[in-house]
Amino acid sequence: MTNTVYVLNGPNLNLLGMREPEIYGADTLDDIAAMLEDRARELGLEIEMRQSNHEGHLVDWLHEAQAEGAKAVLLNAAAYTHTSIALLDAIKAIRTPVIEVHLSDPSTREPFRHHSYVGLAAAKTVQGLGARSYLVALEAVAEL
Ligand code: CA2
Repeated sequence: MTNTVYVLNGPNLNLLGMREPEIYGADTLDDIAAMLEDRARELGLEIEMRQSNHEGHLVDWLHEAQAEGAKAVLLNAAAYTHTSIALLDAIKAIRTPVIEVHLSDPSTREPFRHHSYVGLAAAKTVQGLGARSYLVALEAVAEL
């Protein structure tokens, strides 16, 4: 196993920091990547940060994380969280632990965000802390 943590981000998260800061905060995905890299260095971990608007890319990257011997995956599947049986199956198909991450707290938002397919197979969920959700999830990986 390597010390690499894949951080996979789903649809529209490339727009982070540009719209809806009252929900998702002012940090961009690059800001979050920089924060994670700083903390990862202290924890002796490496970050592989990716974003895609395409469900299949996220499935392929989950498989890749396992094939490359990643220590864990932090997954913010964005809207696919609430729709994707393909992502649920991919998480179940790999042995690499997956931690579900959300900036907002979907359980306090619209009812269609209350169900998470990702959460059915994730080792843990960290949500509602803004960009800090990613940092708390990374700290949980260091304890795996
Ligand atoms: O809170 C989260 O991290 C979410 O995964 C974000 C998703 C949402 O569908 C989930 O329910 C909760 C949406 C990401 C959209 O990102 C945007 C960023 C900037 C402007 C608009 C959307």
